[in-house]
Amino acid sequence: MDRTGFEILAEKLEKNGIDVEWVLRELDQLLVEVPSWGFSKSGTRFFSFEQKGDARDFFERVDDCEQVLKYTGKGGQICMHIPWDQCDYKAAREYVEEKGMTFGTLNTNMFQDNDFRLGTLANSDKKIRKKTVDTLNHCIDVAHTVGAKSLNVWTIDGSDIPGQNDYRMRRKWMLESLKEGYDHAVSCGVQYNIEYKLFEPSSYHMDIPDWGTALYYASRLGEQAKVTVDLGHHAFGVNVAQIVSLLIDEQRLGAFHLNDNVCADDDLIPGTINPLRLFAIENEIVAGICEKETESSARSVLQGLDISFYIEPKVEAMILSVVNLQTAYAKALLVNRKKLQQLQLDNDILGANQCLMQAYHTDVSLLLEEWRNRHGIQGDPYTNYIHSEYFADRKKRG
Ligand code: AOS
Ligand code: ZN
Ligand code: ZN
Ligand code: ZN
Repeated sequence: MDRTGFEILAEKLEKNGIDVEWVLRELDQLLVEVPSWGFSKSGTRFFSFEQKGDARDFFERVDDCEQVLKYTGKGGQICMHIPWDQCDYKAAREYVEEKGMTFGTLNTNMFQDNDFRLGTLANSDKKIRKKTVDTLNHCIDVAHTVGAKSLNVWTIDGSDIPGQNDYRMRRKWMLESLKEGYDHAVSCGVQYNIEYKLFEPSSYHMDIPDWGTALYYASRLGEQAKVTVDLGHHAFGVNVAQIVSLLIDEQRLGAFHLNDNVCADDDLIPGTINPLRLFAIENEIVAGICEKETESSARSVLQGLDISFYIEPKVEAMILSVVNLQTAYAKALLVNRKKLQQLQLDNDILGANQCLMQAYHTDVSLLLEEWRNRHGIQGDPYTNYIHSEYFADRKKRG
């Protein structure tokens, strides 16, 4: 009998010391967090273009997310954004559970209010700090109601001009406010992930601009506080994989916000501009999984997407985002770690690079196809979706 493409690939991989069944099992563990805000009307600060079928409420976003999961494979959950997803939360939970889905990280929105002109958690006005702490606590309660196990805290806080603020005072206020939210989160069993961002909306200084500052706050708060790494929130050229490896070692990497940045935020399908960077990052997760001391830390990282599509069709773009993540992850699983380590110890610079790149250059589409087949999904996710009834019907929404 003729061997299938997958069988030929599997044989080649086994020859290179890769346990293919292990790879397929590990792919089951990849739980993608799909952002509700990726299915609705969105844009840049210049304009939001309307697209036919844009989801108008949380329930329609769940329907869209269900499609993404249906075609891309096992695992995956939906992330809410409060207040964009404000609704009857008990009904939301039922709706999601009826579809066999679960809730991923809940994201806060503390940036659409006149009161937040000069910041939120680190605002010099005590009343506004209190208001934002109340918002945090409300989000934690919602997370509790819907069964989301983690909260993502991102703040707009910062300043625009030298002398505007006292860094020390703001650090004190930020820590106090974060602590109030943290204590509530801990009492509700909700993990607390702190997201940093280099700039925007503030341009001169951000109160939490980088991983070091996020880690500083997380360490001050306690064990349930972790860091969220959004790929778009760094200066160009920053080696995010290195940051990831350190945070895993410190048991502090809570979540990713995956995207591919050209203008600092939420803008592109992960892996469209720099697939090697995405691979290098996922490679650090897999490296962490393969070591006893870091295994649980690396396994607990939430693989969230943080994207909203400006011009691309939404469900399709989200499907490709998940596929790109699965592709990068599958490739990272193909690295022969023993061999790589030996080459590194031998200071064989190019040999080590070749070893890593061999995994990167492997075409994993047949591997992912086999993995999907084993979960009852035939064919290519994107093609399947655009030929589905849902695809045609979605345009008639509204
Ligand atoms: C903003 O830059 C952050 O990435 C946040 O994670 C934000 O809440 C999310 O992008 C939704 O707007
Ligand atoms: Zn301009
Ligand atoms: Zn983000
Ligand atoms: Zn962002």
